[in-house]
Amino acid sequence: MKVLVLGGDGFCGWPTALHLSQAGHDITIVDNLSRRFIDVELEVESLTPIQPIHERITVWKEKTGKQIGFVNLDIAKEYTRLVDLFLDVQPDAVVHFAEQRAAPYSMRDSAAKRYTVDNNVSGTHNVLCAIVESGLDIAVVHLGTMGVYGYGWSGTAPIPEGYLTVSVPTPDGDLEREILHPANPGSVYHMTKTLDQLLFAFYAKNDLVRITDLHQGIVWGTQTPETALDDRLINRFDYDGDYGTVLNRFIMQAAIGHPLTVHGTGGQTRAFIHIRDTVRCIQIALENPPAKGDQVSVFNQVTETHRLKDLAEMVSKLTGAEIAYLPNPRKEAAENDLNVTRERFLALGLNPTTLSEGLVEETRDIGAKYADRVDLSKIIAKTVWNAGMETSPDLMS
Ligand code: NAD
Ligand code: USQ
Repeated sequence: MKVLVLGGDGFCGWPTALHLSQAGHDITIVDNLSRRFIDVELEVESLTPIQPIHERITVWKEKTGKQIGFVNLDIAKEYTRLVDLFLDVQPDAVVHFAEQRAAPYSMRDSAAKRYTVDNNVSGTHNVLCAIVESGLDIAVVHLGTMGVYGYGWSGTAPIPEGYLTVSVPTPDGDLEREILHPANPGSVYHMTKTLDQLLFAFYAKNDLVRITDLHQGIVWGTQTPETALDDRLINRFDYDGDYGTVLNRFIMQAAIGHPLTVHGTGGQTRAFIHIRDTVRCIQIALENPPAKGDQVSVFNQVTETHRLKDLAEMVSKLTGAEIAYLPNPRKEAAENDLNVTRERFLALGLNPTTLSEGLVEETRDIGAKYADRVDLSKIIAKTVWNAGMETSPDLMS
């Protein structure tokens, strides 16, 4: 298959591009490198020393003989170039990772909120509109998020894969209807993913675009078999208070002797997936697209759920790290249940990689290897959801 990987220089996009290339697909990465510029803005770098995109692609060719293309293009702003690219490459599918993906970054200030909405919503709409304008039958696989469902809305009832069957009372009796699960975003970033869902529903209905939306949990780990082939192919590892995600942060904190930064009581339950399964799920979704005229195909891309407190205790037990319970900088439920339906990938053959001591240790080794690259002042999350919320001081200054 000919595939454009939008956002293919990022944390999920780079290992996916390599995995799909290794599997024999013809890959072109499209990325405006905005994530690298945000690192400059935040004065922080990936824990792992990632190489420039052209170096990455050259090393991949050297190691495997496989060619990956690269186009520097802003999908939110360069609409005409995007249409021309579709007409030129004639891809069978696009995998769409190209959004501003950090909830804390999206809550920093008005500029970051507006950038996140403009970038994510315009980018997604441009992709859909350009597919229709090109007249080509390009399937879309989009990386959405578990956060569109919110936490605790339906108590212990399982979260379905996208759609909920409801009963609508009418004078003539109850009508049964299938609706998109109600959206309940917890940040401006998560809100953009709920807006994406409406764009997808419209273009699938009106223009018969074939769309798969993957509601992914928090990705952890860093390497895949392909990124581990050479140090110069290494994947990005975000550890800072805005972009670092919780489990990778805990493991990296343990590796450098920093207390584990639990927000609030740690009673929050979240869904997780290892980066190795992210790339496998995307391949499965690409190779099993919906038919023309089908509703948006939604998968919950999640392999397990954990309470944050339990994760911190597990990492602490393995490594001896202390746990610090900090004031929560976010506006979120202190405790929640999370019961996620995740049958569709299992039915298509996914063999889940779940949390194990071995995998935690592999990630900890990366933390230890690059410990001298850590800026301790970037670890504590300083972005608050509302003016007046408390933040914590640096713990190791
Ligand atoms: P990332 O920030 O590392 O990668 C996103 C890439 O998209 C970056 O390389 C960036 O430069 C590019 N990009 C952003 N806006 C663009 C634009 N307008 N034009 C072209 N390129 C653009 O993020 P990630 O962690 O790889 O996440 C990828 C996708 O997966 C996101 O949509 C995110 O919402 C989703 N997701 C991520 C996680 C996670 O834990 N990382 C979990 C669930 C869902
Ligand atoms: N948290 C801590 N300590 C930390 C960091 C985070 O306790 O040091 C807590 C947060 O308060 C939150 C939870 O951990 O309760 C998850 O935070 P996170 O930053 O790991 O994840 P989140 O903000 O939800 O976002 C990440 C990705 C995003 C993706 C989402 C999937 O950045 O792109 O969409 O995970 S999900 O959470 O399933 O919606």
